Order: sequence, then structure tokens, then C-alpha cells
Amino acid sequence: METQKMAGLAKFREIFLAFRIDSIEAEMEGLLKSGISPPELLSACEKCMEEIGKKFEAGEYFLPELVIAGEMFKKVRSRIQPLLSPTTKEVAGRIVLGTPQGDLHYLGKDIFAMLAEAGGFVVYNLGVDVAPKAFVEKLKETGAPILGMSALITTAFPSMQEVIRLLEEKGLRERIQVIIGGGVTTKDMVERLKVDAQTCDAYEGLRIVQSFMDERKEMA
Ligand code: B12
Repeated sequence: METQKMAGLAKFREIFLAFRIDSIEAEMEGLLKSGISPPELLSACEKCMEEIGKKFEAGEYFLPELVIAGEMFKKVRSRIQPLLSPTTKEVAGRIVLGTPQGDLHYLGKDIFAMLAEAGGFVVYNLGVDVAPKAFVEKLKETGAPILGMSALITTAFPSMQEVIRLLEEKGLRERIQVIIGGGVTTKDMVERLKVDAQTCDAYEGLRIVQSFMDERKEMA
């Protein structure tokens, strides 16, 4: 069974890395039928995206390859999303989430959103290129205690900084915990940007937001 799974995943990887977008769906169905779990499939995709990213960095691939890779990832994500729907009706917490102004990447953000929703969180996903003011407005409107921001390019950092500045200016910073994620973010940004947590792993992100809510319960 394990060998069959490994062979299935290897074939999937081969198709993904050959950009055979027309074969992705059929391959994915086969994998799910053979017992591959949605998180296993997601993780296989992330590894492929990493490889494609490295080739882009090395000048072997260009934007068209990135676009196709993004489209393939979207297909996998929309198939997996319903399989991860919450098992409990209890709301674990609420999160305002988005990719800040200047950045159009959303695959990682949506993976985190999907896992958080599966963990019982209500996620207000504002999409990409979100203006600092829009984050603050949504936090005010919903009263959500957690803000998540995702960045894949460094030009998004000033927007993140501006969000934090606005939260401070409006007196909201104290009641909101901020987590950032995405390929270009690093641990040292927690101190630099004055946020509460950082991760490049959506699963760890889920554990962190769960711990935020636990701290709040303890303090209540
Ligand atoms: C796919 C891709 C694209 C696609 C995006 C598709 C989409 N709709 O999202 C397209 C083709 C549109 C694209 C465009 C561009 N891209 Co691009 N892209 C990538 C690529 C190959 C993969 C990114 C990705 O989706 N990774 C997979 C996801 C799953 O990983 P992730 O986002 O890190 O998410 C994980 C965690 O970080 C975490 N996470 C993510 N967000 C959050 C948020 C929270 C709150 C939490 C808790 C967790 C969390 O969860 C995920 C799962 O664990 C990377 C290369 C790379 N190595 O990353 C370049 C890369 C990010 N792109 C890059 C660039 C330069 C661009 C362009 C400027 C190219 C251009 N010349 O026009 C444009 C950007 C336009 C813009 N203004 O945004 C650079 C950025 C360089 C930098 N340091 O600033 C990279 C690093 C490539 C490179 N090395 O040059 N890109």
C-alpha cells in the first residue's frame, strides 16, 4: 500500500512538474481513491511549487510557468477544500486575513484559510492587494480578535507596517493578535514589524491561532 502511494505521488509530481494541467484532475482523483489524504496531496503540491520557484530563481523558468503552476495548484485546492470542512459546529475563533497591498500571491494564504476553517475558525478572507485601511475596517466591523497577513514579495512589507501603524493609531492594537506568513517572511520580522507571530507553515499557523484563542479563554 505504501509503495503504491509513493508511486502515485511520484507520478503526480512528474505531471505537475511537466505542467500537464489537463492531466492534474484525473491524477488527483486516482490518488484520493488510492487512499492519499488531502494533507498529503497538499504537501506534495507545495513541494512542486518550491521546485518550480527555485527554477524561476535560477532563470530556467519565466512567468508563464509560474502562472500555469498557480492554476494547477488552484485546481488541487478547490478539490481538497470540501474534504477539509469543519467537523464541529463550534466556532474556534475569527480571523481577518489577506495579502497586503502590492502583493498578488494568494495560494499560501488560501491554504492557511482552508486549514483554519477546517479547524472551526471563521475566516474573513479579503483577497489580495488589500489596502491597509481595508484590513482595519474589517477588524472593526467584525470585532475579530486575530489578523493574518500573507506576503510573498518584499514590496508588501511597507503595507504590513502601515496596517500595524493604523491599528496603533486607532487604539486597536492591544485587542488584536497579528500573525504573518508567506515565503518571504522571517522570524526576525516579529520584532521588526511588531507583530505577534510568524510562520511559513500553514499547520503551525493553525496551532498558533488556536493558542491565541486559548490564551484569551484563560484570561477571561
Ligand atoms: C506561484 C508564484 C506566482 C504566481 C502567483 C499565483 C497566485 N495566485 O498566488 C504568479 C505568476 C501570479 C506570480 C507573480 C509574481 N511573482 Co511570484 N512566485 C510564485 C512562486 C513560484 C510560488 C509561490 C507560492 O504560491 N508558493 C506556494 C505556497 C503554498 O507557499 P507560501 O505562499 O509560502 O505559503 C505557505 C506558508 O508560507 C504559509 N502561509 C502563507 N501565507 C500565510 C499567512 C498566514 C497568516 C499564515 C499563518 C501562514 C501562511 O502557508 C502556506 C502553506 O504552508 C514563488 C517562488 C517561491 N519559491 O515561493 C514566486 C515568487 C514569490 N514570486 C516572485 C515575484 C518576483 C513575482 C512577480 C513580481 C514577478 C514579475 N516579475 O511580475 C509577480 C508578483 C506580482 C505581485 N505584485 O504580486 C518572487 C518574489 C521575490 C521577493 N523576494 O520579493 C518569488 C519568490 C520568485 C523569485 N524567487 O523570484 N508568482
